[in-house]
Amino acid sequence: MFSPRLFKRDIVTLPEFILDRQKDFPYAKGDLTTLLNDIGVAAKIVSREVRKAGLVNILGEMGTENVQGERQKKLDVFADQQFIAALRQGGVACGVASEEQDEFIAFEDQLYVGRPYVVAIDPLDGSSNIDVNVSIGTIFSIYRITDSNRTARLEDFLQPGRELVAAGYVIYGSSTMLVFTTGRGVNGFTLDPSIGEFCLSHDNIRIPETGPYYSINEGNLRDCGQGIQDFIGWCKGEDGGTALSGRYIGSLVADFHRNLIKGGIYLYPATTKAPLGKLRLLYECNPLAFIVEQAGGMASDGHRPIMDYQPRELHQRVPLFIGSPRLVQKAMDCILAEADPTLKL
Ligand code: AHM
Ligand code: MG
Repeated sequence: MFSPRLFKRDIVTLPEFILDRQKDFPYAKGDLTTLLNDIGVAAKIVSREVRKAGLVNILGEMGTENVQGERQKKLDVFADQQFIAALRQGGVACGVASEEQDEFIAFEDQLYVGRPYVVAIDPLDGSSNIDVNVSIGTIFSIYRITDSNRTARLEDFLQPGRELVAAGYVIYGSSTMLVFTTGRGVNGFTLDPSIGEFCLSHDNIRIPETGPYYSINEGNLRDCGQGIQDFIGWCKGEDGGTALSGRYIGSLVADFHRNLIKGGIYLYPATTKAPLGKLRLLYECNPLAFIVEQAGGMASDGHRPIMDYQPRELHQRVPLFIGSPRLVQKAMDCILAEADPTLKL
């Protein structure tokens, strides 16, 4: 719970909260505080552009593709530039890996010595929703580097999720929210546009043990394994149980956020066309896995925790099952039963 020892008024802004929490880390020098604030400022700038996206000529495609062959939207590129600039200028991160950049960027042109962190980021998640006024988001991971007397190297980004120092996301929804963890619970801040500050609105978020929602692109279902098909059948109450409600926005951040608050499961499994699923380990799955675990939930590839993966490459994909622990466990049980039918429930 947020300690009100310093604050006498009702609202607690993001910088105030982070500064207060810094005291929980005895040797903290304030670098992480600075970094999270830098991300918060960039998020406000992106939020401002997202809010006026229909009014100015910023919607639509750039005519370029990112490393994964996906068409880049103008807002994708704008968000990418804003976050990279904020991290470069902030003086705390020595490098960034972005979904929109083929290679990681090492801030060699700056005074980089003593910058202890690298950031992996999906600057604007949910690209297919950008032009149609549906919620989109930003997802970020923060890792400490082993030796801050140098700039970023590939190995700094290829750390398992268990090594994360902090992770979070921003959702540009009916309001703009920033949700993050530094490994001591999960807190959410809503942007109050009248004062231009993220204010603490969701203190110590806990995900319900189970929940009413399942989120999957069901168009892919016949390309999924039998275990996944059985699990979705179970979600629909085909075994005589209570049916869950299907909810799929197609923006991971928005689907995840709803399930975090209300309870549910999001899954993007392996399919015959995408044997490793679609989502990226470093800047989509790992940060949300850290958050969900901190909130009492689970994140798995169907067999083992996402956070245990040793990443091999920047844009590595991994199947994702994330959300309320009982629902994720049920999905894993169905996958196990596919491999060993004697376990079929
Ligand atoms: P993006 O980062 O290019 O937007 O891709 C990730 C998105 C997720 O936000 C979303 O859950 C998923 O892709 C939707 O994929 P699909 O259209 O295959 O269901
Ligand atoms: Mg994404």
